[in-house]
Amino acid sequence: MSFQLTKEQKMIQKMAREFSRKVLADTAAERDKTHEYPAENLKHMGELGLLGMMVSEKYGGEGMGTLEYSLALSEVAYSCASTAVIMSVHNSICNGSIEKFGTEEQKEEFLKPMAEGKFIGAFALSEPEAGSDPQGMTCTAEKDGDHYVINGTKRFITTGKNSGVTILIARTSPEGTSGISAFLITHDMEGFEVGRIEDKMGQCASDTTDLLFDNCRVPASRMLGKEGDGFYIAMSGLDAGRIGIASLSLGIANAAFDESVKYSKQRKQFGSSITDNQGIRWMIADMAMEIEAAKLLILNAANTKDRGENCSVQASMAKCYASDMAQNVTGQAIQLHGGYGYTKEYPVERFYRDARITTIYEGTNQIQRIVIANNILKNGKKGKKRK
Ligand code: COS
Repeated sequence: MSFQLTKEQKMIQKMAREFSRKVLADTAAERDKTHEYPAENLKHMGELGLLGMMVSEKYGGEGMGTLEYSLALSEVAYSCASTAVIMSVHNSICNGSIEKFGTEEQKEEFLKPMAEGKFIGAFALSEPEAGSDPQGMTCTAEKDGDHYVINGTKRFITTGKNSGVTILIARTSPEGTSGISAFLITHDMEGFEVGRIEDKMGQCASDTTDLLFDNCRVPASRMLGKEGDGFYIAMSGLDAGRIGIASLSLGIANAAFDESVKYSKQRKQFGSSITDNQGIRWMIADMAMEIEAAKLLILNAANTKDRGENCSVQASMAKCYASDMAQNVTGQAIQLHGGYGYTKEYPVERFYRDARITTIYEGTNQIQRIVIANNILKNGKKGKKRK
């Protein structure tokens, strides 16, 4: 086993790092204030190949693995978590699901332009009364000739307003998981509109919206996979998505850590640098240890996925640990900055707010623990073989 990145992986990391520090960093605080969607930056990311990283070259992507993608995503999150979450949902769940389950026509129509960054994908699973329990969804898709008629509301949809295509998960029949199907929805469809836009604590430049469906007629050709595949598509998409959120969490924590080291070296109290205090040194050591542990869990999850194995346990472990870690590390970063850390003069308060959602979205950390325990108890740590 090697912990050494290949030359190519280092190049990808460097490219994403340069883009992130040169293009995203200076404007992230302003975007946090104005909530402005980073449309221009996403265009630039499309040109760099960051929006089709794992899509095969046949469909205009880079044909890379989850590991390379994770490295790049962490670098983007280092400077702007809002941009990173858009990148994560787009690449991990949307591109991944369309490539795996889409027809050739759907790949031509959606995957190719998505891989080139011409438009961004969204994923609509949660509802006002169905978050942790997606089987409790009430959004329905009723067959009517060669169309499905969609009714219901989706909630907390990342890029709900600014997406070019949304993977909608809806109920086609009352039977448990086999009654759930997936559809590709575009904003031009009659009976589909964007509802309220959330005013959030962090990741403010990424829009999080309700999606409203009122007798929205969707051609049957827009079904992703077969009728009844929707729960499987959503769950396998979330496995990939959780590696993305873990990588994003790592990026925020790395930024908070670097700011903390820089600040604590400069800050003088009692006549010398605060790093002369053992209490500060221990905080820095603990932050560094937690970051390193999260990184290794993420690399392991990405590697498991890239080997084509069931990665549910590893993805949930990485997401759960890395997001808890990011919440803790960003909190410690504020503590290290003292009163200054609580002001907007320093970026750590933004990192703290941006990190807070990572333990909640794409499955709360309580759900991640359920996924880990259920899989281990049913199938052992490796999990059962999946299609
Ligand atoms: N990949 C593929 N299939 C999966 C899967 C995965 N990761 N996880 C479960 N499945 C399949 C199972 O194999 C099972 O299929 P069979 O019935 O054919 O065996 C089916 O889905 C049901 O699985 P399970 O019984 O584990 O489902 P539960 O309803 O008990 O729910 C949890 C499992 C709670 C883990 C799931 O509902 C979940 O992840 N909830 C959180 C959802 C979430 O992340 N919401 C946030 C919104 S998205 S931003």
